Amino acid sequence: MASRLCFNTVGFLMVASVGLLLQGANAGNTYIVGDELGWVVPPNNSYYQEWANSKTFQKGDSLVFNWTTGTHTATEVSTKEKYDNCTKMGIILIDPGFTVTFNENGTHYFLCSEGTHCQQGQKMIIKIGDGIAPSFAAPSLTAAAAISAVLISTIVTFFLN
Ligand SMILES: [Cu+2]
Repeated sequence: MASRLCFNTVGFLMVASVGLLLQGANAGNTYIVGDELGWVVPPNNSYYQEWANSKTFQKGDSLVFNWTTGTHTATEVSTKEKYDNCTKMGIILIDPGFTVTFNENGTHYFLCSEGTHCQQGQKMIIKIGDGIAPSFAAPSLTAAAAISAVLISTIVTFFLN
């Protein structure tokens, strides 16, 4: 009875350790955009949005834009309006195999700026986490921390004098 209890405890600790390891390895997943199809003119207009909607992207995840045929770009535009209008100006990632890693939550608008590829559906909206970029809360917290630091240094200076 005692030895069985001991085994169970060891077994539990092993499972717990593996769980922690898996959690550590889960820091970022890499997704090939469009899977086997890659990043090309899709067979239908909603192809890439359906692909994106089938995933749950988190901070630390990466996207790889791959293509072996044709000329394409992975262009990131800044607004939904530019995305809807297939605006060709934006941050352009030209090389096939380009990897984008997302370090914050937020919403990203990607399209191909080549010819009419965007109009043909080579575009997608990627949501990282809740899709909402960090707000002004973080800077104000930093400011509060800076004020505390100033107060602390003032107190320290006072005592040193
Ligand atoms: Cu294209």
